[in-house]
Amino acid sequence: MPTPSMEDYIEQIYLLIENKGYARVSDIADALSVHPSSVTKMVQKLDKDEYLVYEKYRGLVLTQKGKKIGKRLVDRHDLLEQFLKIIGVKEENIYQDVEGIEHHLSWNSIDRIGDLVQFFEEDPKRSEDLKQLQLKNEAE
Ligand SMILES: [Mn+2]
Repeated sequence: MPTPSMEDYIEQIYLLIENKGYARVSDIADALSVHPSSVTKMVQKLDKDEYLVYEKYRGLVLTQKGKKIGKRLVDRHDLLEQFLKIIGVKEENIYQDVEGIEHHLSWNSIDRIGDLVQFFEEDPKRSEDLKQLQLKNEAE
């Protein structure tokens, strides 16, 4: 299993490739606010662990294993954003909060949060009820 830091890199590399078609060391460094030399180091580790292949001219290419975990990490991030949104967390807190919690939940918890998101999506009345409860709590 990748460490939290490896997960951040795989997630960003997956997103960059999805959005731009390629992931350069400088783009990864910008996305994660780290020094390019840290990226180079991590890329070497991810290559060694077979998440990606670093080719001199083609740049970074995710392996099947890297793509599979990359997609899972991006989906997990999106699900947690949806979850925080549904429970009424302020827009301005959502991204940073997800970055803070995403690496520390079991896949069991992620799946159950997925159920909860589905539960709210299936009937808008449920979100309305939650909103009413929150307004009541705020008023107290
Ligand atoms: Mn993330």
